[in-house]
Amino acid sequence: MIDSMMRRLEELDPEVGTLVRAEFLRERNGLEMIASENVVSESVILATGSILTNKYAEGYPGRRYYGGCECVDAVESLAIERAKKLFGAAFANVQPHAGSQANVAAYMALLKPGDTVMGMSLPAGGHLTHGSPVNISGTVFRFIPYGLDPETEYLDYDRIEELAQAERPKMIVAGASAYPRIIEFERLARIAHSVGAYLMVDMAHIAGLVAAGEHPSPLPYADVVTSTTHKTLRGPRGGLILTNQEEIAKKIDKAIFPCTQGGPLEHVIAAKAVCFREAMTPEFKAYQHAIRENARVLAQALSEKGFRLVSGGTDNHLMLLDLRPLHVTGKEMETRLDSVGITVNKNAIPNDPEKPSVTSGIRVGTPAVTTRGLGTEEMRILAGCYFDVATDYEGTRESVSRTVQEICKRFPLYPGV
Ligand code: DSN
Repeated sequence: MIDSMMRRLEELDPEVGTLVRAEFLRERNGLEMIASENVVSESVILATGSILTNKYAEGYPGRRYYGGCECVDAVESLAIERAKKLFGAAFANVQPHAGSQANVAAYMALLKPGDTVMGMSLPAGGHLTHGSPVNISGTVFRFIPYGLDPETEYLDYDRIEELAQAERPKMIVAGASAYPRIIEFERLARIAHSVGAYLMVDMAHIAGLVAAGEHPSPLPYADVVTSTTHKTLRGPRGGLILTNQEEIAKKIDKAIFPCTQGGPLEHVIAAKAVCFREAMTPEFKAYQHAIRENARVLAQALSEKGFRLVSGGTDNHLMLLDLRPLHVTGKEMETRLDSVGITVNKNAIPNDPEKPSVTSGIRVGTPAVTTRGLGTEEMRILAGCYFDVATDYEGTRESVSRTVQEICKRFPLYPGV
């Protein structure tokens, strides 16, 4: 199916078709280890590429501003019901175009401009939309950043509590882009509620782990939960908002439409529905377990090779490598790995002496390679590749490239194509 779609596009629009084919080959002939990326099923691709893209449907199922919405009403209602069941939530809004839009809507629903909010700082592993001064969140609201215990490099919950008592925020935002440890949502909720603040959890990175019970769920504790659907959850690119509180639910709906978005992307919502169904299967549960097991083994093997792991290891799907002991920067390591067919991203480590465009670290994740079928044996081989590339790039790049190609052939991306 994927091949016939690509062939047809190559016939109809050779320029775009050729580029899509080139990206397919890039993905197939390389190992994707960017922690926030994944490889979706054929069903997700079919739904995303469906004619539902034709339909305008501003509003919500049964309450639209356009006629002819009976089919997309049913699709969106199905996605909502599946999301609620998957995460054990009383309410779901499946319209956010992405995680950033989900977060902005949650802020607009519960805050006023100028309100004080606490969020994990970007250099500590947080996300741009959790109050970075260059993001709308950090310009409209007064964000106070929190971070890690300098010794353990785990979240510093005592300091978060002190800050909350001193600053009396309206909201505490939890969630991260580069934090390899379990986040204690129950504790954060206690801190937030003790000062009368909402707890918002952005579980984008770990949504698949949460769905499968591989990470504690924020739903019992958080007032509102936002997510993307395309990271560990392995669905289409998009966003999601959940809550168990009726009053907040009403505000969330208004904050998405009409406050921050217009017409929903019903083709993507159909693909979200497909993804939620897939995430309820025993295979998905086993897949999420394998992601963590691969991450654990890779982290241990890298550590044995001399890489320093921020916080000493990982509990989830990603790890943050401090490359300073091996005398290579994040930027250089990203480039070297790219050249041998492994894709990662340079990433600041806590208190990074390098600038953000260089960094002393890389972030490595196992969701996409686990989808492809790689297991713990391949993780040990890959740790060796990382070490060779870091310590003797010129001397080993050809042999490492061959190893990567051999793994790519053994675990083909979309095997039928
Ligand atoms: N850009 C995403 C990531 O890579 O973690 C977060 O939105």
